Amino acid sequence: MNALGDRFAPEFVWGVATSSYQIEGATTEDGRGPSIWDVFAARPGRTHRGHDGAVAVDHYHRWRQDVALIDQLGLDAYRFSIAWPRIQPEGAGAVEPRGLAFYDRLVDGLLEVGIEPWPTLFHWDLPQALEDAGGWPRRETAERFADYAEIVVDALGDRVRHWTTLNEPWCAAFLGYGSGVHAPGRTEPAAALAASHHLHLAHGLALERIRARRPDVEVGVTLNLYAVSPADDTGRHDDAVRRIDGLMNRWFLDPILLGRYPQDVLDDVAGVGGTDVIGDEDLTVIGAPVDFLGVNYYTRHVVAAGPWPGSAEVEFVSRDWPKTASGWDIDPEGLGEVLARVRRDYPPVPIYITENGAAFDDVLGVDGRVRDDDRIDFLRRHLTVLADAIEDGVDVRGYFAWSLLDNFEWAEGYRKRFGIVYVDFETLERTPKDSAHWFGALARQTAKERR
Ligand code: IFM
Repeated sequence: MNALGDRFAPEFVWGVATSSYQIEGATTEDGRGPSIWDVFAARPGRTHRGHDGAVAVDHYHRWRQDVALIDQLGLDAYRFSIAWPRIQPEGAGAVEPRGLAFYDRLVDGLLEVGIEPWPTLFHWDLPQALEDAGGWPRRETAERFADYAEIVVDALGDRVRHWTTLNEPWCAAFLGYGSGVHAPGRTEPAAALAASHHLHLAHGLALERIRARRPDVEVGVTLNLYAVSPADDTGRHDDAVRRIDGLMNRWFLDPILLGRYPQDVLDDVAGVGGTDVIGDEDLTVIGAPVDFLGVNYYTRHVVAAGPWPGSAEVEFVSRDWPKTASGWDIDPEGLGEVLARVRRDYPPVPIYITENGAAFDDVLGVDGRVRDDDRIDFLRRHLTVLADAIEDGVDVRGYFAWSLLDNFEWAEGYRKRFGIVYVDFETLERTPKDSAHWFGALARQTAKERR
């Protein structure tokens, strides 16, 4: 392990990540309004066994304990998200001071022990009032997001140096409005495309407003990027790779880093509708340079052309590879490929790995230990690939493990444990897993000059 730690510079940022709806609970406290996830989870059959975030892991009340855990691990930074419905219960207009006060305390609590706060402004918990008015497929939602961003940055921007506008807009748009497996559960392909554009616009408008209010802070956006490869090397599946890479990666990277949508994807989706909401001037806003790109990496997609030659159908191929408890292939090399392509195809941009991690079927032993060697192996292998990428010249400045705590894994409810800290969902007691001790030791070794 020492050798791995030595491969990262002393200023490399080591952190853990969470998100508001997945951990906070207290969904009706202190004036918080309903979010699309409260409403979605209450609908029959939408989440595993009807699980929801009403209590989650009670971080809203136990945040001091959670900050102490991060501190004990010796980490540098904590990436969390701010619940828009706590700040503006109706998604617009009136501000709820008790909501702002919660994050104000959290930021101060982190800074008191030398942990840098890395808030994300949107990690999927859209105020339900905005969904009732049309949601992300509607342009006004992007404008409301910029107002909200300004409110939060005015309140916390004197202490927070790194701001992330959005987490994984692909999921919010395509799982929320396309496949419908995430809130708000709509299955309207044109709306999904319109939503993706308005999420991009929301990012761009917020970036503009944050810069105007606080030119001294750094602003970025987090994308979930995938390695994509063909089922075999006959060339028959290359177009399937192009399509999936186009929709999952380039549809998001290109507007943000190049200021344009990929023409081949625009052609692919021409018959779907939804892209008529894209205005030329929008792309100038969306493509304004970011201070950093957040990359979330979990797995690779292997794809094949459908059975009908010339059709747009694509099949996702399951390989006989070791998998996480989510059924995702464990493919650390894919992280290297993703980073190499960002460097090859886009203008230089500092990168932070804002999420990487895995669900495994962890067991709390009678001796109080969680022996999650599988997770340690996962982290070690991904960090080894990351160190290689940095040595090859990719500008990666930090790594946030997903997640600090076992939590509400969206439609999967509480049955997928991603934490490096185990949570007993009955008692809400926290127990650092072996992986937490391993990760903390690695971070402390690298960062020994600072903490
Ligand atoms: O839990 C999620 C997180 O909210 C966004 N990125 C992927 C994680 C694991 O599925």
